[in-house]
Amino acid sequence: METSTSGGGIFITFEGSEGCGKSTQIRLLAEAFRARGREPLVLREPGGTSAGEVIRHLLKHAPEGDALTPEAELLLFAASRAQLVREVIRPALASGRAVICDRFLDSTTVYQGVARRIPPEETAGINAFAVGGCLPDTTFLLDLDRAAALERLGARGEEADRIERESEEFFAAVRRGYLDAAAREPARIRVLDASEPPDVIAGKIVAAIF
Ligand code: Z5A
Repeated sequence: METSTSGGGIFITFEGSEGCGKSTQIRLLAEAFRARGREPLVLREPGGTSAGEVIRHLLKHAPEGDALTPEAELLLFAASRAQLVREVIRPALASGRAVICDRFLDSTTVYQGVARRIPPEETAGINAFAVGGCLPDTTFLLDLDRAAALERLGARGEEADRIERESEEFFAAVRRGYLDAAAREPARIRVLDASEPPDVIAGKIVAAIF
């Protein structure tokens, strides 16, 4: 599958609620690319550029982030993405690289649009402006119920960041929002059962990509 809308490479994104296993699957997919003689570019959102990493800190950990309104939060995620697309993703795709990104515009659609209740047309407009036509070829949605995600995150033992401290209602809206997004775009967004063992999920991803 070598079909990026933005150049000669391929653009793959991973989505899902926290703890669903995105980082794990991205690592395994990157290994699969390397086994085939290609070094993929692995990125995460928010972040991936100098400006994006400052925005990431503000959104997740800085005390100044506590007072952010949903609208300001959305624009900060969009700003990080706009920079990442133009500084890193587009040039990489144009040079034929595979780009794998941990979260992209679907996270904004779901977390800020659905869970923070910003009207979908406004979220979609800002998303479109931020990415400037640079859209993923394929998105893997790792679907996991909240209880299983909490168990995994508890085992990791890290302190919760600002968004991770949100309510159970918020995370129920996130899961529902993702499944709705996948139903709207079945050709791009593939839903995978994230409760399966990592190697089983990885096998399905590899089969879809190569
Ligand atoms: N956000 C937003 O609101 N709007 C936006 O536009 C964007 C983001 C782009 C970024 O958090 C936060 O920003 C996120 C959404 C918001 N907040 N929340 N909530 P982040 O980048 O710090 O983290 P994350 O994206 O939420 O993911 P994570 O916590 O790093 O989890 P993960 O990468 O999906 O999972 P993992 O680290 O691969 O796995 C978690 C644990 O489970 C780990 O111990 C694994 O060994 C284990 N694991 C993995 N797979 C399995 C399977 N299959 N079985 C059993 N155990 C497993």
